[in-house]
Amino acid sequence: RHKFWETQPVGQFKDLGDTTLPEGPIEPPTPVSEVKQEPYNLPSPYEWVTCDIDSEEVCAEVYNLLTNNYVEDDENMFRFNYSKEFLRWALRPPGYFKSWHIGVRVKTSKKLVAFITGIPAKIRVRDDVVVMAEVNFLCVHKKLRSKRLAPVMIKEVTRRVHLENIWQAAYTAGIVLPTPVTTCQYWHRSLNPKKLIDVGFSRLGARMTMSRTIKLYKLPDQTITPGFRKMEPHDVPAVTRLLRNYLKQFVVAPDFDENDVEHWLLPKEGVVDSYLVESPETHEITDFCSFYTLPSSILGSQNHSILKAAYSYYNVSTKTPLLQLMNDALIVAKMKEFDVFNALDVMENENFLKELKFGPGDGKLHYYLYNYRVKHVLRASELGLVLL
Ligand code: MYA
Ligand code: JJ1
Repeated sequence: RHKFWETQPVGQFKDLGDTTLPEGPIEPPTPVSEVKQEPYNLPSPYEWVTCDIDSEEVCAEVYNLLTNNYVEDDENMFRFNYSKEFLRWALRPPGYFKSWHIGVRVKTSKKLVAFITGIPAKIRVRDDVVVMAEVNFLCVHKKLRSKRLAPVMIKEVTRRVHLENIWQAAYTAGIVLPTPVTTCQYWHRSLNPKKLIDVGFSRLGARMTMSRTIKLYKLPDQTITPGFRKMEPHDVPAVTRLLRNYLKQFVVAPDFDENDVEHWLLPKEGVVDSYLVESPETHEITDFCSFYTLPSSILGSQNHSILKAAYSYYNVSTKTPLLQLMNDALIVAKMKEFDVFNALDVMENENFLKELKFGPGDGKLHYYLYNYRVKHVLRASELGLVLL
């Protein structure tokens, strides 16, 4: 069934119930000197390139490849439209390797036709912090699909990760592969219901009119929590402490230090938004919420070409009730003219999704680990990791 994945060190379907298999690495590391020195062979019209995402020209080529060929929903109505600024942010975290930003070009024309990336990350699984690669942005041009290019790209990124003496990876996909650590459900909170209905993202509910629907999703025009404000650079140490302490409770979660928090959570215009609650009395940082900006192209609409979506990222509530904190996140997202606020049912999100009028989407997201077995499939609420 999975001619490629059956050959890889990942949990296999046949082993799913087997509790005798130990948790941890599936195969041991080898000396880096024994890692294959040459790139894998591509079909002869194509060549490997390392993409310099700092270059405006290369970044635009990657952006165009993804804008035209990356992930779509099951009915091909929407396609992710990661911005160039977002791609630069996603691909250059602390300690990133340029060699993990891998392109495939047509030798003759130099056209970029495929892409895959890794970035380094420390991820904790139960009590063990493991240095991993997070693999993302796997994309093969629509005209080159089903030619088994993806397995070659995955093997090549694996080789380049091994060359840095890293032996595990984390990744997500909308499809089922051998075998998910957990499966998450997407939820959607309408902010601009008229547009969402116009473009076919959502439908008018039974016994609902447009004006009742608009009223249902109405939000205050200012946040409610006293001391709620945008995160600033001087907040990095306090937010790191708050987040590290919070993420302890999950089975799988990133192990963020201050440099990671500075990179991943300091607000970046049009890319990532972070807010916190500073106690008006003690000036303590007690709560935190964040979301990233990932628009989608609308593939078939006369009236609109872009759906502006915010995706829930990391949220921590210790004093402000999570419901109130996330309601304030919805209010700021509405003020910033997002059309929809999306969230997965990870961490404690189940505790606010229904009450804040999120509805389940038609998409699922499966989380995977490469060369690391977890003994039981996790509940989404045991996962403390959000990938972009
Ligand atoms: S998930 C987002 C993936 N991208 C898209 O969905 C964009 C639109 N689609 C495409 O561009 C193509 O359809 C892709 C496949 C490129 C996805 N993850 O070349 P093929 C397996 C893993 O003939 P194509 C993301 O970016 C498939 O099961 N494997 O197929 C995370 C089959 O193998 P098997 C996938 O459709 C990526 C084989 O590929 C995926 O032309 C994490 C078919 O190859 C997928 N999303 O191209 C990658 N889709 O026969 C793994 C298909 O066995 C990283 N396949 O079933 C692993 C860790 C590596 C580092 C390890 C370090 C230690
Ligand atoms: O966005 C998604 N679905 C939307 C649009 C569906 C359009 C028809 N297929 C959806 N809308 C309903 C919203 C409604 C609002 C009011 C309340 C009730 C709900 O369900 C889905 C997620 O649900 N997105 C996708 O399918 C995109 C791909 C998801 C897999 C991503 C894999 C990424 C891998 C990256 O590493």
